Amino acid sequence: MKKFRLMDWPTFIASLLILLSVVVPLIAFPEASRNTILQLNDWVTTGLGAVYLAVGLAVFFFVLYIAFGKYGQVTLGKESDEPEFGTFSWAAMLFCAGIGSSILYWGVIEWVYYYQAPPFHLDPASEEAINYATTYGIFHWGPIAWAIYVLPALPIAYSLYVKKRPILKISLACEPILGKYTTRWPGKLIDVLFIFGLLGGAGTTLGLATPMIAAGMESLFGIDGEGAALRLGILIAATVIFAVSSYSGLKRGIKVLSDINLWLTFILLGFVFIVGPTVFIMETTVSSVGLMIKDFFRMATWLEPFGGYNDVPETSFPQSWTVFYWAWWLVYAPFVGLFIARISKGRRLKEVVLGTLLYGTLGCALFFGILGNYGLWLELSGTFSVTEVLNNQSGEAAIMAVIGQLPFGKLTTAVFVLTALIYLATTFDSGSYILSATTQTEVDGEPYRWNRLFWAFALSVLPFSLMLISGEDSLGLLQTASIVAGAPLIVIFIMLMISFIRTLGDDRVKLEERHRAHKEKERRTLSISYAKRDKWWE
Ligand code: NM2
Repeated sequence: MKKFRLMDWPTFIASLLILLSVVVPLIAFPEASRNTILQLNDWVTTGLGAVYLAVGLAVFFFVLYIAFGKYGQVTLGKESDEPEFGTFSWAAMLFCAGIGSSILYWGVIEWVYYYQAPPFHLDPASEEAINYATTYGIFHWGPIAWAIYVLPALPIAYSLYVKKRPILKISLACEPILGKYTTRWPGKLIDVLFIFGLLGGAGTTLGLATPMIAAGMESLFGIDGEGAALRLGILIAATVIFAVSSYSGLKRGIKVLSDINLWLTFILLGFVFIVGPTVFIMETTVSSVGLMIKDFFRMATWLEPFGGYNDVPETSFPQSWTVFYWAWWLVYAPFVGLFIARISKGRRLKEVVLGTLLYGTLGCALFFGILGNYGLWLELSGTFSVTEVLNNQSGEAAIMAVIGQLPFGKLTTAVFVLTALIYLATTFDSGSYILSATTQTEVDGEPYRWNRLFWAFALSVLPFSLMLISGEDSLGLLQTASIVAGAPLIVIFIMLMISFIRTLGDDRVKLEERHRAHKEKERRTLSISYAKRDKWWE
């Protein structure tokens, strides 16, 4: 059968079985599953918290070493290649590849959680607590997070443009360690764990975004936002938007959707910045960036080890937030890495690393600075109590309440909801592409359509079942999806770092030779043009 020839059945079936083994108990035994999931969350974040934070920092230092060390000047392609995309579109594409609907969610209300339950045992709502409330969001979406994103991009891009070997699977990037086992079970295990990770990470994303969109529909049309039917409808609508746009012959439909989204997002941010408390937003954002730089390592390593001893309170702040975030970025990273690699032809390793860290962090800081600080201002100025809505209703209700406070509330809510829905569609698009490519031995142009559609639907299964059982602890349940799925990724990341250094080490002589030859050629061209100029002068 032509449609199945290139399938990698062991990887496909193992991934499917893992998904079913998580989802079936969730639906069959909701109460018991909920307790098990929350225990698992506690177990992983407490047991592996230190490992997660240490690996986050290690990755950060590793990519800086790549940028500033002897390999920083290595060009992804021939030495004479120019970057394929201009810096602005490269930065925009990079940002869109890694960021989805969740930034709309957390950008608006992350501060509320930190304001009420602050880090470092500060007093809730105190000046220090407010300072950190606006800073921690930027930190959790900042340089370490983007370092986690850029790491897998490096070996993938290197293999693609220097070694001329296309990579669509993360196991192939570990080849220097795995050797002949790359295509055998250890390699397949890595791919299955990657799929498991992405399903978990997307579970968190879709599980947060769907109720948010439902809450938006509630405030727009008055329908019940808590109902399961509406939520299922939203997940299906996003899948259908993706499916129609990518199969209808509408050329590059999804590309058009992401462009529309980029503009909608710009308009939204610009609008809030102008009609909102502009000076407050600017001052708070600048102060937060400063505080993040000052306390960078404190935040990157704080694990509250003395909580519970000598009357020190135990807040579990780092476990619930920093560890969760690193896990969530980790599970998305190999997949985003493939996209970053694709757009980085002709760039030097140093440019890819520093560009990702800088533009990624700046982009996220813009969302947190504008949307979050607008909400904070509503709270502090007594215009509207966001904390009350969060405490008495839900996160998504608080988001919609903040957006509803803006001028033209209904229209702004509609734009916000539409943007989130398109983000969901693009998550389905890119997620299903990578999942289907990973479950094939080879990709002939595009992964099989049926395989892609299958994964597009599979992506909704976990968030939907989590939403069905969620109650009071819904955030904890959704966070667990990324936290548990992220644990194996820690090992894969360590393998990626070792593999990449090995590859560069093996190629070092060749790379140096290539660089020397290029410089020599450049020098010669230059001296010819000098000679020409001198002749003309005479
Ligand atoms: N990250 C950036 O949900 C999304 O928007 C996709 C989430 C990992 C927190 C990425």
